[in-house]
Amino acid sequence: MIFQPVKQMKGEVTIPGDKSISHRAVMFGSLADGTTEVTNFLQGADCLSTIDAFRKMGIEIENTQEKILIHGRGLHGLKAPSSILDMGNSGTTTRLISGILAGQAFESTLTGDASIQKRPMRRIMEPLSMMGGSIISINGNDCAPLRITGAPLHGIHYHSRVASAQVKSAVLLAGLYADGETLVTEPSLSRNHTEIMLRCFGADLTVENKTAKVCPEPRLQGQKIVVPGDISSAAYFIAAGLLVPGAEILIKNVGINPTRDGILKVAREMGGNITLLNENYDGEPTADLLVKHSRLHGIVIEGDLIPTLIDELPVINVMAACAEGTTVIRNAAELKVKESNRIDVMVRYLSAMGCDITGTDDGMIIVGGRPLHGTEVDSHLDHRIAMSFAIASLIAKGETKIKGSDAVNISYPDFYKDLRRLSR
Ligand code: SPQ
Repeated sequence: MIFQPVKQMKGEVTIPGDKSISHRAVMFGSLADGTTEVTNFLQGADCLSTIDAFRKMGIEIENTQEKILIHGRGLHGLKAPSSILDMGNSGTTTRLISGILAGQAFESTLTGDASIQKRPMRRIMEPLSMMGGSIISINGNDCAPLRITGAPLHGIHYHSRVASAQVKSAVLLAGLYADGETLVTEPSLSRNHTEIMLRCFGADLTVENKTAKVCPEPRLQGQKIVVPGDISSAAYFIAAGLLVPGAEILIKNVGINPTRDGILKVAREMGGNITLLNENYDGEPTADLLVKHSRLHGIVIEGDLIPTLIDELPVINVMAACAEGTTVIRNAAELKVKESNRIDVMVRYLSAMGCDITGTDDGMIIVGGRPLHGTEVDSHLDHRIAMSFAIASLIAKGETKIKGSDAVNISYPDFYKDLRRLSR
């Protein structure tokens, strides 16, 4: 797809539902008794992979586009899948479902696309094995395809080396089937949607500092879930609003959970003009974001902030490329094991657009302020890369061609439609 620079960005956009929350709603609804109703569910390819996997395990799920109805069969109601479970491109589905499958009374095999088959699974295989789970990498490379043979599980206290919501959630979900309490301590707090939603379904789950504790064998009860807009998808319009001269964008109903709102903190610290309107703190907090064009300056982004904006770092790179001065990003080595190596890919193509950017072992250094020019970019089938370069193209000189632009279907199928509607 070919992109041209824009003269103006103005208007209102309603962001689709949060991907992390949509996945969890289907999973927990499947394990609950009764029906779970989900509105504003993200109809992206990743969340549809989650629906497909649970349907294959005997869960009836109605998807009317307007809402999803999950007819849960209780904690022990899943059936042995009729065929291999296909995770598509979704790391969240693969890792969280592994925690659930480890405690079932049947064997299952999971696989996914070329990207999923390269993403590290040792991080979940290790704690699940410590709990007594039997989970093997069929090709012996610690990646999918995985074979999981359900087994009796023991509660453990797992100290995770990475701040990862997927690792934390896999262990907590396995903990629902264990013979005692399961605790997970992480080095920095990662997104806490599992903790919030499992508690809302009726699990006995408590959190103290960076440790979450779950008790086994809860009786989960079907819920009504309204999924907030995904702040990770809103991030592209936040960047567009800040970077395009004269821009003003109202982004409606965005999730602002403090374990996800690092992009707001960083954008403001860089000098970004963002106003929160209609804040709502019932359950997962939400707000409308009014974003106005701003002169940005470079900052240091590191430490506990990183897990709260990990998926937004590619588009933050684009913001840093346009900011005055130097932006240093540290402690973000996790970027190397996402859908693509997001350090390498961002450094390669932002450099090709004229940006002064250097990759490091755990981040990047960007000396901002050089004008960007269009070039040919490959998304490496990574939705966040495609969307980040679509935003860079708005302020680059000349034409930008993005190969693999349809990767946006993973998390934001209408992204280009919304972008075009706001562009002048
Ligand atoms: O699901 P997937 O492919 O891992 O998606 C990504 C993304 O960019 O959308 C990461 F590539 O988001 C992850 C996120 O990085 C979603 C997620 C979750 O829902 O629990 C947690 C984060 O991953 P991790 O490895 O830090 O737990």
